[in-house]
Amino acid sequence: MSKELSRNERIKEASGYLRGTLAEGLTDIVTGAITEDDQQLVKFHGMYLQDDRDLRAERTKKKLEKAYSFMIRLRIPGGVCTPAQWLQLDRIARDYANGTLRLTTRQTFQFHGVIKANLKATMKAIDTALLDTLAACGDVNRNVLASTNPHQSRAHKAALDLARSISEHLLPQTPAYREIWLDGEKVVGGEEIIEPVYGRTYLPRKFKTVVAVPPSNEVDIFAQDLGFIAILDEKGEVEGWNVTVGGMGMTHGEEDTYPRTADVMGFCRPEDALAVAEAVVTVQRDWGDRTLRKHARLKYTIEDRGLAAFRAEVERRIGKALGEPRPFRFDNNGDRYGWVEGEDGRSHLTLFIENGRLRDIPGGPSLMTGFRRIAEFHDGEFRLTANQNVIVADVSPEKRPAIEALVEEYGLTSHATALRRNAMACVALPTCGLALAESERYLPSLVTALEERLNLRGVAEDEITIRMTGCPNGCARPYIAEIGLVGKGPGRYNLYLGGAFDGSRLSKLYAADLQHDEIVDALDPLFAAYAHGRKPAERFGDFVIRAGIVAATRNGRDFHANTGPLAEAAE
Ligand code: SRM
Ligand code: SF4
Repeated sequence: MSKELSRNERIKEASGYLRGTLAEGLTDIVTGAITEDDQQLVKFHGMYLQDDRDLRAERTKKKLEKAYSFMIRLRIPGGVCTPAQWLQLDRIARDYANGTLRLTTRQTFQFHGVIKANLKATMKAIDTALLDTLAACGDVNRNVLASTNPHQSRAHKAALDLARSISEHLLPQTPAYREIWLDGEKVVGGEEIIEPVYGRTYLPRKFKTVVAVPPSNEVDIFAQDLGFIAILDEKGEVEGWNVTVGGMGMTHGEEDTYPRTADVMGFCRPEDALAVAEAVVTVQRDWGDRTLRKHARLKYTIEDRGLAAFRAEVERRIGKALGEPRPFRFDNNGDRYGWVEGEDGRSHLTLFIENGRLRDIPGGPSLMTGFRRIAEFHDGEFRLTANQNVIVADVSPEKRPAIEALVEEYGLTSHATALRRNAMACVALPTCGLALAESERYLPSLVTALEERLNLRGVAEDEITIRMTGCPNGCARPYIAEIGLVGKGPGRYNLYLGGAFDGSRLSKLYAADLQHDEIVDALDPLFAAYAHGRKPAERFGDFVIRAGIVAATRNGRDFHANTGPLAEAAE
């Protein structure tokens, strides 16, 4: 007996290729919101309806509608934009959004606080910058990430080229985007013509693709649905790509979901990479679970059908066999800060941006203004990293002193400690409708408290990854961090330990439901033990496993098993 399709499948089917009643909803001035069905569809156009949760209680008391506004996410494959584009995004943030730009964990920008009345003007302004938001969210292939690795110029160019071509190739073809936001002509056509890859109902769930260049795993390839790992020849040219499938995610409020690190499925030649990407997407389109959204990601398709069957179907669709995976080695999933010289003699400056938020703080750093001033004369590019940071890339020798001066003048470099440089938090409150606890607004002060303890223990210079999210959805990829903190409720977090420094291993729940002081007190003895007991060059995430503090998580199904002692006591 066939099961009933999920509600979102019916919404997609009836939407006329993502149109729904979005155009009509924009003209309804009675409410700042849109209909529930349109809220699902607008995601495919790169937007989420949100409300200011700081104001929610007060407005409810006054019987006012929630303070609705939209979050808008851009699609920027590889996170590369020009100075002219940066200036336009800066203008949009100040004219239509909340005056800040938010760099995300997937190499793009988000605007927060755009009210419905300003949506079309914002979208037109984005179009003027030759950028778009199509497929930045929704059940489609989203923004495709690429390793930035500026010191390996040729390999990183190949990675960017592949990311761009996959993003374009898998972009929804529906004319709805131009019709609704850019006043384009209404087009009517057959399914095959409109969506040759996706069809009427697109994918069962979101789909995420990255391209990595070892030894840096800054794009966290094991946390993605589909990944390509560059295999280089002796000259540093890309000989082909290892293909990974089936990583990440755990669903908020769904106990039987679990995160998963991706499998390395095979190897393909550069000329086959696009066909492989399309085949992986279409197998997931056809095999993915459309009845249960929490079970609809590619990782469950692979768990249910098996990697071998999945690979065989991909090979059938591309008409050739994949090669066996080639050896590769990652050594970190962070960014390399400061200046580096590329193979081509140009320089690149990676700047740490705390939790990806660019804003001007009165009396403090002025990140919005500082980057605007750089963009006014920079003739290279900006590259966003998957760790929410910015690279001022492709700097000519004559421009470098002026950039250095602005970095100092506007406080664009924070001289952050090793822990802070490796910290990442999701947005959470006040904009995220799913947040159970603070994240972006809280992690900086927790890091300050932990820095004191690390200092006391003499390990303040050690690089340790720490990531926090306001709910179990894991938007800052906490389940592969060495220290992961996941919001459970206001001011309360679950503490996960044992992820690998290169992002290749999941962590394990060590302690549940901790408040600020309890987090610090739980970690402090572990820092002390690490300081005394570690082997040379041993990473914190490896140490906690070797020392028996948590069991290693070898695969996703194993994630909830053998949790740490404090977790069991608390539950
Ligand atoms: Fe995420 C939903 C923010 C990367 C897993 N994510 C959301 C929403 C849209 C909340 C919602 O559905 O109402 C958040 C908006 C908050 C806000 O106010 O801006 C949100 N996710 C983010 C960002 C901005 C976090 C950040 O601080 O940078 C990241 C945007 C990336 C981008 O540019 O596309 C972001 N989200 C991720 C990642 C990390 C990644 O992809 O590498 C994950 C885990 C990996 C994965 O996909 O499994 C992630 N977000 C989720 C989930 C859980 C998915 C699942 O399979 O259950 C949701 C909820 C959902 O999809 O139903 C979610
Ligand atoms: Fe929101 Fe949860 Fe994602 Fe944080 S992890 S942005 S709280 S959905």
